[in-house]
Order: sequence, then C-alpha cells, then structure tokens
Amino acid sequence: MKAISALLNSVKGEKALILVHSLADLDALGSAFALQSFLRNSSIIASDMPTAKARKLLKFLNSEISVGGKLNCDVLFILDTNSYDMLGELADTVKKFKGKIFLLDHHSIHPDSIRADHLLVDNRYLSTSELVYELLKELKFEISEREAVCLLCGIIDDSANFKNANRKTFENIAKLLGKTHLEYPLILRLTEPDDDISQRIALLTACKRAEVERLGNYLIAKSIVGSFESKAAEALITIGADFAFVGCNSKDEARISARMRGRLEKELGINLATQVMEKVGRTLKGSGGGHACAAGADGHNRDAFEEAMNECITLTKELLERKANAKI
Ligand SMILES: [Mn+2]
Repeated sequence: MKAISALLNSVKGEKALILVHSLADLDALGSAFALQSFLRNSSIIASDMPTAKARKLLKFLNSEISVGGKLNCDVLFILDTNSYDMLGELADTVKKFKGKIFLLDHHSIHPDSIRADHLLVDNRYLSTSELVYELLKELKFEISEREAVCLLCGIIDDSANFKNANRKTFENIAKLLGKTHLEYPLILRLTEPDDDISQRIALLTACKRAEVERLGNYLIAKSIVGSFESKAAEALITIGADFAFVGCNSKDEARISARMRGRLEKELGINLATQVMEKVGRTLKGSGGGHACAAGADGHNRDAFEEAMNECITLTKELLERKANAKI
C-alpha cells in the first residue's frame, strides 16, 4: 500500500487514463471517479457501456465516461479486474500499450493476469472502492462529497449491502458518510436498480426451472435463464439454496454464474472461483474466476453448455463429499 501510494504521488500530474472493466459496475466506476479526483490530468474509459446501476450513478454525477477508442496517455490505471478477458475489446490495445500500467484490484489473481508495472491486487478487500479509499487516505488526499458518494456506492454494492462486510468496512463507511450531507437511505437507493420487469421475469423463471439436489444438509440448485444469470443465482441463494449455478446459453457465448452462501466459505473452505468455475471456464473454452462465494465462467463453446452446467454440480458434490469424509 505504502509503495503504491508513493508511486501514485509521483505520477499524479501525468496524462493518465483510468480503464474500468467491461460492463463496469458501481465498484469499478465508484473507485475510478475517486481516483480521477486525485490524478489531475486523467479521464475514465471503458470498452463498453456500464451496467444499468452504474449508469444511474453516472446520471446522478451528471458525468460521462469514454467508451472505446485509443489509449492516448502515459499512465494507464486498470481498476477492479486483473484479467484481460474483462477488458472486452480494449484487451488487445492494453497488451500493446507502451506506457506505465497500474493495476488496482480486489479479485484473486487470474491465470491470465494483466501485465502491469505496479500492482496492488488484494483479495482481502471487499471492493476496489475500499482499496482506493485506503490509498487516498495513505496519500492524505481530502476527497470531496462527490467522491465520497462514489466510494460509498462501490463499497455498498460489492459488499452485497454489507452482508460480506468486515469491521474495517464499517469504519470506512462511517468516515465516508461524514463527508456527505446525503442521508444513507438516499445513497442506498442510488445503488438499487430501477425496477426492471424483464429482470423480475428472469428471476422468477430461474426459480420455476430450478433443479435442486440435496447432499446432507446442503442444497445445490441449478437453473437456466435467457439473461440476468448472476441476479438469478443470487436470488436462488436468497430463497434457500446453499450453492446456485445459473446458466445462459446466449447467441454468442455460454455463461454460468455461481453463488455460494456466504458463511460456507469458512465452514467448508470451498472456493467456487478456483475449485469450480476455472475448470468450467476451460470446458466452455473460455475462462472462469471471481471470488470464493461469487464466481462465474464463460466461453464460446456453446455446445458444451449442458456439460459445463453438470460439471458445476459434480465438482461441488465432490468438494462437499471430500469435506464430509475429512470430518469422519
Ligand atoms: Mn469490485
């Protein structure tokens, strides 16, 4: 942290671009706007449009980001991902980029990790926003109300409304709330998607189609939707599944979103990203990764979709059985 903050200080006047991942979420955009306030000569870029929730933040800020184009800068900051796959159409441009690259992220290091000159990748952080906030505190940089709201949105969203938060997160949230006159419910509303009927239909369809297997006291659910697979996987966990795998075999690629009930990471020592979805990503001839409790895989091998869905269940059952045997 100290080393990176010193380096940040040394480049703060240079022409910089802050690149957020494809389908930028509130954490990616929130951390990007906060970092941008520190870097005097910088702007934010992405390969495609941010998610609906992130666009809501953009509207609130009355701000825009650049989509696509050249990396016309001396220093490139990549936020909230360490995988080339997540950079969308800008991945190749980043590979060819000749300037300095900083990587700031809170995901586990991806096998196809982005080459960077300076990296701060720490999966103990629940969000890149919190990591950037700690960096700015280290730099004694006073953030304004606007950036405080951005960081709050990023932290709230990536901690799943504090479900995965730790003591430090609450300390940081309290400090950030102290910098804005906006009341917490209003900020929370900023992080909530506007009512979307197609999403609600997708979630209900996921429930209707769900197949559930029981292994001891654990319930493993799988389902298929046409879109919103990650929301659907979260919904299945909310209503009772311990593990949820929701797939979407779209026109261009097959995607599977995986979720595990939060407390099981400690209880079972299972990591969905490294022990399940990385393998499933290879089956789909793409990639897989993410976090212990929230992971995903995608690839262009759409014919292997069913096999990949079954692989999710088989691998999870194997992990659970191994755990049960270890107890005996
Ligand atoms: Mn994040």
